[in-house]
Amino acid sequence: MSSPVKPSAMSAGVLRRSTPTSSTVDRPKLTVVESTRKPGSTASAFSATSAWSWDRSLTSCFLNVSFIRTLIEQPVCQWRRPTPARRIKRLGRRGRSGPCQGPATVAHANTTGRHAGSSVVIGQKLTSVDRRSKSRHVVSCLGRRQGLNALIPREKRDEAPLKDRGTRIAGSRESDGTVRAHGGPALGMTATETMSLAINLTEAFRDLVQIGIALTSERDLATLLHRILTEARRFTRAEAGTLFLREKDELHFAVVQNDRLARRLGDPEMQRLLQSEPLKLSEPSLAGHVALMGEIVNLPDTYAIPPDRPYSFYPLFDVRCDYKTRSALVVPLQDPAGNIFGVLELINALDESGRVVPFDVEYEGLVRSLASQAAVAIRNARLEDLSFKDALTDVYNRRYFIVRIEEESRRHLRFAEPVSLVLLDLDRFKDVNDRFGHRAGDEALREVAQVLLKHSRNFTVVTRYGGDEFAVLLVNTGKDGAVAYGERIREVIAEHAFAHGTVTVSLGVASLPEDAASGDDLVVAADKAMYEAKRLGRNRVVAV
Ligand SMILES: Nc1nc2c(ncn2[C@@H]2O[C@H](COP(=O)(O)OP(=O)(O)OP(=O)(O)O)[C@@H](O)[C@H]2O)c(=O)[nH]1
Ligand SMILES: [Mg+2]
Repeated sequence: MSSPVKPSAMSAGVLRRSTPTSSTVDRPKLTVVESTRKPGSTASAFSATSAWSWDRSLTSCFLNVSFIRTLIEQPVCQWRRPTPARRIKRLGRRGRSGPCQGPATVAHANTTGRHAGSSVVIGQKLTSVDRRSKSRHVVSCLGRRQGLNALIPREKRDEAPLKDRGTRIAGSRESDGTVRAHGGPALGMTATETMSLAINLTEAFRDLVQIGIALTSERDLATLLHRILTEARRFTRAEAGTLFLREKDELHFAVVQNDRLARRLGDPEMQRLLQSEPLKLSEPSLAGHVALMGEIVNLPDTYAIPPDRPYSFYPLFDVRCDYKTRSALVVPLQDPAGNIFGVLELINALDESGRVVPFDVEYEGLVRSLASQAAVAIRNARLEDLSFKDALTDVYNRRYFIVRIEEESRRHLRFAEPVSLVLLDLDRFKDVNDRFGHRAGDEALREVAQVLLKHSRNFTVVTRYGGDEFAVLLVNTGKDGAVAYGERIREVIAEHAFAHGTVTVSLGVASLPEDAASGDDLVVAADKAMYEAKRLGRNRVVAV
């Protein structure tokens, strides 16, 4: 393939767009119009779930501890309890879920496995019957009576008058007011299949909380971005995905993942293919549309987008890579101030058998929450990047070192895991500056930093301590391990071909608990060892 391939068609959906306006954007969402639940019941917890604004950020989610606790303590919502399952199965055989032009039936099953109610949509009007608990819904294009009969036990049918009790719009509501079920007919989804994909909200929330904690504790921006996409894909069972970051009027492909292509082409080849020019926001694309409008787009089938939508799918990448983009869930990354600084695009949800299915409508809110958490984490990581990174070498700076050594010494006190510090100073670096110039000296410092990163493990903290001195914090590493690390680094640097010639370093090693009782003492001990290495002739490792 000679020409560079734009991944946008696969992941971003590069598109022809017919005059988009914010008012015409499809934004499927769950809406509680009215709630009739009593506080404290299972049902009230679910009502709270619905009533909770998905648009809120992670912070508010975490603050509402009692709400999350309520969710976690609720019994797990069971879809496969016999009675509703059989009825819904029957419904599934007789009708398909998918965009409904005419009347549609929205069925609910509750946590006890009994029929919880159903709603009947007639055109744009929605009424409901005897809805006791929100749990899952399934939408059928059956008519009103057929739908009700399929769901309500024969003996109860007479007792189930249509009443306007609590009204909940299940499925998604189009901008024109009609209700659309997820699971387009183009995918051949029956109502039963839609149901079997239904997610377990309680577990999903628990998962979401864990993901949030994991994301906020990740400090490295690049690792964080990968992790966000990986977690979002795992959470939604998406086969592929892209995380875009916005820079001015462009969307940059920050992370691209595609399991199927990686298996077929191998990761390096796939990454080569997916490396692409940024998407211009002035050109129509699905991700661009979301970045501009700030709305979620959930497409059951990118090849069956109704013509009245403000976007369409142009399968350039699919054709070139022999890949089929079917379902897509595209979510904006929005900072707490409301600025959209990126887009999370998830492609091809997979069911248990590996078949591509639409993204459950429930994921829209959940992934929006995840995106809010991701946004906060990205903002923090970026701030850390700015305030904790050394501008010349791009490794962490002394300020970061001070924060981390404090943390690690506290951790050592609690868990008694060893911590070691290696201080490293370039030998006779003044000569390099004097002979080759300051620029050559800068270049040598950058190269030393890269060598250190390359030969250190992911969780090793490499920092520029100042001038020509680096401090490396070896977490969970005892003295022997630290001396071995120091010796390896010394050798690698001595053998490295620097642009101006050779460089050697002197290293001092000290460890907790043997050499010090606190982080400060550890620095003093390592410094002493390093000066001893200088005194003994340089280009060597000395341990206290
Ligand atoms: N090019 C460059 N040089 C720097 C930078 N920061 C500090 N230096 C130089 O690094 C040298 C530090 O020297 P020292 O470590 O005290 O002495 P040395 O010449 O390396 O000798 P020993 O360390 O005793 O082996 C000084 O000449 C500084 O000017 C920098 O950012 N860029
Ligand atoms: Mg020096």
